[in-house]
Amino acid sequence: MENTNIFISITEAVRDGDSYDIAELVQSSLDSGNDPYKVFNAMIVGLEKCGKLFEEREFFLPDLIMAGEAFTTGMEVVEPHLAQTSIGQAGKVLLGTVAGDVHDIGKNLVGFLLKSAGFQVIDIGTDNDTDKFTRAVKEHQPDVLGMSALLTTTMLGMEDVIKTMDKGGLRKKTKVIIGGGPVSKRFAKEIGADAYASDAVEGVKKIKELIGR
Ligand code: B1M
Repeated sequence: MENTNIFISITEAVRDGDSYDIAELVQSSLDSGNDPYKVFNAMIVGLEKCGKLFEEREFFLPDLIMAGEAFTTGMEVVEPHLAQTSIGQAGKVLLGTVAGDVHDIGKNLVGFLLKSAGFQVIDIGTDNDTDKFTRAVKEHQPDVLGMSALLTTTMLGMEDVIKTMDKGGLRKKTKVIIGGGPVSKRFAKEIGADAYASDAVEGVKKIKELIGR
């Protein structure tokens, strides 16, 4: 299939939650020599389109779920083709999505790029309350804790995690970065986070800055 057409098909397959065709489309695009990062980007555009249609009330919750699943299926095919370097050399990062929030695609991307850049990544998944975050920080003693939130309601939980870490003396070793659709640089400053990143690439850059590498 011609390059542009296959990217459009990949975008549409994610948007429409087509978990059956997405793997084949992604594989065939890679087989025909397309840049894996462009393939990956076509999938992101599909998610964005799904979100827009949800906002416009043309799509509903099951559509979001199916788009998320199709994206994950496509990622399984493209991920091994994206660059990998030696794991764990650059530092240790603990990642998690905040309480009440099950969105994990953005967090997973940050984790993926960090691993590619040589970080050891401990991912504690979604729906983590303050207790889960602080217990994990105590256990793993990461250089950086990265919290992700996709909902305006759940992002508020980040402040409690930071305050509790402050009280427990956990921020001497561990810096905190936050990210996700509704959060901002200003919000990060208000709640006392060390850094904010608007996307996964910036996340890796800021984490490197935080640990002085
Ligand atoms: Co939800 N959802 N969703 N959803 N969903 C959004 C976020 C929404 C914007 C859709 C919309 O209305 N347009 C909206 C939030 C509105 C708001 O609060 N402002 C929304 C809603 C309302 C909901 C529900 C409440 C729907 C309902 O039940 N009525 C519900 C909540 C469930 C819950 O969490 N308790 C819900 C559920 C879901 C699904 C489960 C169906 C599914 C998630 C599947 C999954 O993640 N495994 C889903 C999806 C897929 C979306 C959209 C369509 C896509 C999100 C996504 O993965 N984007 C989304 C609409 C949209 O964003 N356009 C939407 C791609 C991803 C790469 O981007 O996560 O932003 P993102 O991550 C970026 C940056 O933000 C940043 O880097 C990433 C890559 O560059 N980043 C970080 C993220 N975390 C970072 C951390 C860092 C640094 C950077 O450092 C640590």
